[in-house]
Amino acid sequence: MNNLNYSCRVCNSILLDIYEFGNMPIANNLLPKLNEVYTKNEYKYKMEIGVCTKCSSLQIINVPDKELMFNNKYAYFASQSKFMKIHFQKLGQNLMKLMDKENDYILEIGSNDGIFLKPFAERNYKHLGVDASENVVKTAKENGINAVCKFFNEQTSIEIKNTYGKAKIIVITNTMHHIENCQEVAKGINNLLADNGTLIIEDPYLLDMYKIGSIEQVYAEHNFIWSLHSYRALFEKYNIKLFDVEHFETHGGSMRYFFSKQNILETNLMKDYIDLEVKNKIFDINTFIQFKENCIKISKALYDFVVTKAKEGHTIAGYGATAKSATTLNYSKIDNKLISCIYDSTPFKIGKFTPGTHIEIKNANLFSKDNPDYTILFAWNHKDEIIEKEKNNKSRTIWVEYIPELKLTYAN
Ligand code: DWN
Ligand code: ZN
Repeated sequence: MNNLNYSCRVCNSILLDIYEFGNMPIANNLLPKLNEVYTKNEYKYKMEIGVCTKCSSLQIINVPDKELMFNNKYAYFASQSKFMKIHFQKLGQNLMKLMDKENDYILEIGSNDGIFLKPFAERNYKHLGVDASENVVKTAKENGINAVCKFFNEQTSIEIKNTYGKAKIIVITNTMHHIENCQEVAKGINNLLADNGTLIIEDPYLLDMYKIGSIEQVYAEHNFIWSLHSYRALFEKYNIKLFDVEHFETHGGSMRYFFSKQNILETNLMKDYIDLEVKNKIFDINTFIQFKENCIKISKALYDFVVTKAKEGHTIAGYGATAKSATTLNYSKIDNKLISCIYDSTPFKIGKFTPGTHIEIKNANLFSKDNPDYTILFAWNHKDEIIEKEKNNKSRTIWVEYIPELKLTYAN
């Protein structure tokens, strides 16, 4: 821990305590090959986390340059999960009801491969997707989405407003926490959101992360982990008010937030979560200290398990080359000497190597043939979808879950 003076990027208060999690690679920066050219110069940054005891915001302190994280080699394609497709389709159906098809348009910030906007494009709703990574924008366009490749900030909001006017609905899922300068985004949203418009944000929820005790949601992309209190602290400065929330189990526990420029009455559910956050002491640094101790316990348990099984001569693999696992693997020092490979269905990831730990990523189609003795479920948030799929493929392995604690499940 060090207590150099850092100020909170949400509310500008001094961050009292900073916790170090060691040198980390960028979570989605997969290595195309395993040779000196890539391994020797592999970019790493010191992952330090600060917790604001005024607004509860958890944030990474020295965030790597955004171009290093979001570029033409971005590894995550959201449409790889059928479950997430349905999850976002349901949201889309509800929002279409709020739109006048002739006059309104919907803006998505962080539109990735078009997983959310596709139904809007198919039904000819006016829409615009903005994403900073060229390769996913290209895929979105191939999916018929009206998408542009830009970092979203106040300047981008001015350009969009000049072309499209103000948006009736702005949606930001699993992206707001990617953006270091959250003030710029709030200014841009204030500039673009119609006076009778609705802003919807969804991302991993601070209370859930504290509950499962996993540091996994923090990595160089997730520069913030938000709560109702920290989002309210950010947007109130721009007269954008939180009035409702909805909780989901996606990504280990996510919160969906509803904002408006109107004085809409706060729902009881929102008030309940505000109380729950206070009751769970999210402003108390000891809550974070306890969380950190739990993270250490989880990673030590996983490390000891893998080392023991490797010593016994068992084959150990992983399933889901998730960005999240980059934190656990590098923090726990579990690398390609201990894990033979990680299976994944994402064409862009297959054949590449995990950042920092250099584990080969293999096509998930090979999993049922290879049948490793133990398989660590790194895509634990997609457990049901993956175990069901592999059950149908007659895979025989022992699934290893490590959050919130070690748990073994025989596949068949
Ligand atoms: O916030 C973010 C979330 C939304 O997605 C991004 N910053 C980055 C990314 O995080 P992640 O990589 O941890 O997300 P997922 O959704 O947990 O990744 C699942 C991985 O598992 C993907 O690489 C696809 C793979 N997968 C698979 O191989 N077979 C997933 C499913 C469902 C499957 O059946
Ligand atoms: Zn703060």
